[in-house]
Amino acid sequence: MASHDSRAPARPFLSFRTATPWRVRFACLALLIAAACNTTSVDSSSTTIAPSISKRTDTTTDIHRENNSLPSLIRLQAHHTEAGNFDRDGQLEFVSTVSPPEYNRLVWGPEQNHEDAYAAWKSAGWKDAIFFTDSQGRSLSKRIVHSEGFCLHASTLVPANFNNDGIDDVAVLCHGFDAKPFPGEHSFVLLSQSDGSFLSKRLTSRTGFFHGGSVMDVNGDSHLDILALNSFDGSTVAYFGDGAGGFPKSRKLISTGVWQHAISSFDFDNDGDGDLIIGGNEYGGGDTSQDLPTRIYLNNGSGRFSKGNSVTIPGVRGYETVLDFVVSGETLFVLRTNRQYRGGAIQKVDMNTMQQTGLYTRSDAPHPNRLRPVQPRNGQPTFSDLSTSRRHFDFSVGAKNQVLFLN
Ligand SMILES: [Ca+2]
Ligand SMILES: [Ca+2]
Ligand SMILES: [Ca+2]
Ligand SMILES: [Ca+2]
Repeated sequence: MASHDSRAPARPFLSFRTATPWRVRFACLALLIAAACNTTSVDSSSTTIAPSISKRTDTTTDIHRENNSLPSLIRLQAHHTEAGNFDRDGQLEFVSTVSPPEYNRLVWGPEQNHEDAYAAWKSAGWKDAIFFTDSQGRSLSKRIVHSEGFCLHASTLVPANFNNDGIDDVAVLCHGFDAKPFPGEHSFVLLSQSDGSFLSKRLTSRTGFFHGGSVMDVNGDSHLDILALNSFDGSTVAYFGDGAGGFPKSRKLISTGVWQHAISSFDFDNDGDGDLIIGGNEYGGGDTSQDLPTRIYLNNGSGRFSKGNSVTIPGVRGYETVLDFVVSGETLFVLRTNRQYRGGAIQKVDMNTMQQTGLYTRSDAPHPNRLRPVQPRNGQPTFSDLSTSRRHFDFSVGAKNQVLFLN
């Protein structure tokens, strides 16, 4: 299983403090065929003690994370799936969320009825189901204790170890009921417990339309913090971790516009601290007067971010909706779709100049939700959506740094 390490030179698009060497790590996942999964509710108390998993060190990004490798790439029939170490076996597992079928049917199905759906949500209290899957796609029995409830319609899952027990926890950003009247929802964190179960704790003090999320150490206290992008008001709030799974304090980092919904963190200017990249509907959603380019907001070294200290990513006509970001070497790839969420594009941006150096479009294929680094193909960095039905934008980075679609 190959892993790629590289040292990058200081990037010239910004003059900053002395550049800190950094290492890019490609997470390696595995290739499997679709695996149906069941929600699990049985306690797994038979956890065996295995060699401890090394503590993650790349605390400034959710674009690249240091993961153990899997034998093959898994595909799951779930809208949201992420990989992490959710026990002590030294291997990666998967966590997924799915919304209730009745909710999906009434909000998006051919017989959709948003008024009925909203009434049913209020009376039935629909919540997403959470399930864990092993590296082979087999359902894992993990008890999940909902001491403070859970959300409907999670939008982003970010695995990371918040309580420093060697086991990944999961930040779950939720936007809630996704039709009028858009009531909003709380976001949650699933915390690993000593008995192998996960405890669901409410992260947010107020509901919001939390569409995007990321994890990094914003305030430099070595504890991971959760970033939540609230599309209601366009604010990104940092919830500061205490290292024990608590998030007692929060601070708004920046407001970037109500039609922004995708956020990731990465050290784009190579100065040792995490920066933000935030995008969404660049055309301003329904408001054509809005100018909402995708931007990188650079950390000023003290966890402060501003538009005045940002770099704009070039827009792409016809593909103005930004979905996700991945990095390979010195290249930032921006995943896009059109205004109706049909078809897609992968935009290649040189991180030394922040100029577009390539654009690859497919108007005929369903867009993926997220791309993740997976096991390299022919030694080439490879990215994939983990869901069963959204593989058409899986790609490898060719020898000449070009995008090679796999499907
Ligand atoms: Ca594991
Ligand atoms: Ca943990
Ligand atoms: Ca922190
Ligand atoms: Ca930085």
